[in-house]
Amino acid sequence: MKKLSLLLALLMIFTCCALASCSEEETSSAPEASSTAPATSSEAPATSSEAPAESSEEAVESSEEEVSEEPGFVKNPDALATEGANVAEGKTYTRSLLYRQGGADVEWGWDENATIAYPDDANDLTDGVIAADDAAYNDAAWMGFHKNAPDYAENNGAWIIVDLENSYVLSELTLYTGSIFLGSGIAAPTNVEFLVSEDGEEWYSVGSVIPTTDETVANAPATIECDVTGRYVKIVMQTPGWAFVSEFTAK
Ligand SMILES: [Ca+2]
Repeated sequence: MKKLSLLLALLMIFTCCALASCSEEETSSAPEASSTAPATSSEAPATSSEAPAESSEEAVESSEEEVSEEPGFVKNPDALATEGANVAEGKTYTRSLLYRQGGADVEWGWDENATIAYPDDANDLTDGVIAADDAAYNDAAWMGFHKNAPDYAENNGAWIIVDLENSYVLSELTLYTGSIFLGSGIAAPTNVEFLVSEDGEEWYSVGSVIPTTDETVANAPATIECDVTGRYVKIVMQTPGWAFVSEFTAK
């Protein structure tokens, strides 16, 4: 019995020592782990503090570029809202010369005695009628400009000026041109520039666009999104040959 008691006593002492050493390990390892964590997290803020510095530099650079490239447009505070309507419909316009050619027996080129080949029947540009997507080149919806017209070179293109009769806040301008679908050497203009003016004398360029072309449909619309005001809209287009146009809309 004495031996058994001694054995039990030794076992208890051993167990106590084992438990004590375990708890020491736990308590000692925990501080190490937690001391490592703050060290790591203290590095993280250092990294993130660098990132805002870089992005703020970029922001400064890009805003400087915007200022230098865009001189800014002074809006007319009295301009009317279009409320999504096409305010060009029914309005009058002036334009450069439509092409005159004399027929098969006349050499290719401008012929001042010939009739206009593809005439402007009755304010074609603002009558609200856009050529159908399957319209042929001789459809009455079209009027035909050509780079060989005598006033093309001096104006650096064919031009149209529409008088909206009031100054409007304009957000979308579209010129409906004819695509290569029409054949006979007709193609969409290579460039269409839109300009606006309050008085018809001092112009502000809204920007230039290349018409969206699809050779399976007749229409090649040139649309520009904008945020300007103006009573007059001027359109100048460059074309490799013929430039057919059926409508202009301003919203
Ligand atoms: Ca029309």
